[in-house]
Amino acid sequence: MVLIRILNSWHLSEAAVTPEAAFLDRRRFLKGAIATGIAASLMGCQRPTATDDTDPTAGSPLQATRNPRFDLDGGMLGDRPLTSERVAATYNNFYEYGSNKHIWRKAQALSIDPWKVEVGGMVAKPRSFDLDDLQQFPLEERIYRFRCVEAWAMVVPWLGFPMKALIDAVEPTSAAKFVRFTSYYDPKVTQGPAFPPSAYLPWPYVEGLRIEEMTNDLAFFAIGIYGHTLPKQHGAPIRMVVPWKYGFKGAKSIARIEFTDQQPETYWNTISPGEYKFEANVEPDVPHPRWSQATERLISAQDEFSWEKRPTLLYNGYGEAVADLYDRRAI
Ligand SMILES: Nc1nc2c(c(=O)[nH]1)N[C@H]1C(S)=C(S)[C@@H](COP(=O)(O)O)O[C@H]1N2
Ligand SMILES: [Mo]
Repeated sequence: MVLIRILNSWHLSEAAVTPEAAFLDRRRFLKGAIATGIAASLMGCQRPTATDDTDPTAGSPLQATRNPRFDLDGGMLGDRPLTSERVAATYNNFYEYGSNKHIWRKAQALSIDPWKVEVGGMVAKPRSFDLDDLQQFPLEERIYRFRCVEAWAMVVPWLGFPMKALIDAVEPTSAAKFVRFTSYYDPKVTQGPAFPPSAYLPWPYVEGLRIEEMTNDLAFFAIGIYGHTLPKQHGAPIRMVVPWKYGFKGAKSIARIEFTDQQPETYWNTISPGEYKFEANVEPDVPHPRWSQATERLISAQDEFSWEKRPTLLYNGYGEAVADLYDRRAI
């Protein structure tokens, strides 16, 4: 195994990783930049903030049963080391708080207690779930590979419950074919990137799955990570984890879940349908229009700037569990 040490890290991370929004038409955004920028800076309000001694990895302990099927040793993941907690907690994508990877301090503006996830649409038993309700689900720990469409990868121990458990609680009707997941959005808190100006992006962040995908045993809601509740930058208090798809499918800080008969219009797919497909499965032979997906940068356990080049695995290595969902031609 060769660990590649990147010396000029900031420079290289800009060149090697193309942010998901890099294609955006700059002139279009510049027009409104001044007005929206000033408005945002004038909007003060009471919200939590990070200080110099805020710990990016902090959370309350959660009890969960480790699912051995997803262990590092002997499970579906024996080929790679766990990413260090600190690296995972300080290298994030969360556009509600900015377009670079170092938004963890800004994400502390989110208030997560109280919280409500409203679940409705085509279901027999619509209801909302507060923080206590979420912790009532039987919690499992699952170590999953994580693969961003930008080609970086990690290995993360999530705590949470299979999406199937929520389906069982609300009983979708036979008319329901898709599920729409909506992230928390309040422009006073989720101020978005300065560039492109947030006002030009299709908020709130929405993701979607086919109901069969949501029913698959791997589809997971995480309410914790590394043994404790989710830090805000990871999408507290509840986020999606669909490990055979690119990371952008995993909407964070979910406020609403709706069962529907229409394919949801999702955030990245709305911004650039040619680059971010609704299905978005990890497929090494299907390049992103601007880069190959054949290999990935497996971020090391040490720091975000050390990584190892690895071949990308079909369905991120979870083909055995999910291939039946798809009609994929042999290659
Ligand atoms: N609401 C919301 N969810 C989101 C995003 C986002 O910008 N907003 N980014 C996505 C992307 S592109 C990735 S790679 C993962 C990153 O998750 P992590 O920061 O916990 O590693 O979150 C996904 N979920
Ligand atoms: Mo991503």
